[in-house]
Amino acid sequence: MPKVALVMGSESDLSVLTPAISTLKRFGVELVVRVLSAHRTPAAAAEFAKTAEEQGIEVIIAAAGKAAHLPGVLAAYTVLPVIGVPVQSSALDGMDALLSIVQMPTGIPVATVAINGAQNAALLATQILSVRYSALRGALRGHRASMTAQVEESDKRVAQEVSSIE
Ligand code: RP5
Repeated sequence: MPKVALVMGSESDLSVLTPAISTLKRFGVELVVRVLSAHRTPAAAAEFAKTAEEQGIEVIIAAAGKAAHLPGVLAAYTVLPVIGVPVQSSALDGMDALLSIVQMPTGIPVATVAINGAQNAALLATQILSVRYSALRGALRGHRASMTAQVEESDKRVAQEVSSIE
């Protein structure tokens, strides 16, 4: 079974990550969810990343706000792919977290999604896993098809609403 770790810097990040959790569960991905802080529990964060492969984890999603060094620190201790989610939890509206995550120095990449873009992090993790687990490719195509159907319905609904406007 494919396995993803979802790591957040603080329990206060959890609400932002709920869409990622439900998306991964919907795709049948096994989840390890941890609260680990790069500055409050640095040893535990390092230990987690060092042993992630042994734990059977294949992709790590790491979410953090403010200075947001958690994804980069985890990435430094593992060669597993790390996807960073900048969390909007500061007076700077998440721009601080976005820049901290996206501007990783050369050599230790962190794939970065939008501020609070947890669902895209889950989808990207699933796409990475789908290279190995071909059933996920079908599930991802199904997900895209349902988005297409939703937009087509919206298109018809809006056309109807517009035609009734005088
Ligand atoms: C970061 O600081 C966390 O990821 C969180 O987004 C932010 C605030 O954390 P708390 O003070 O709410 O624990 O480390």
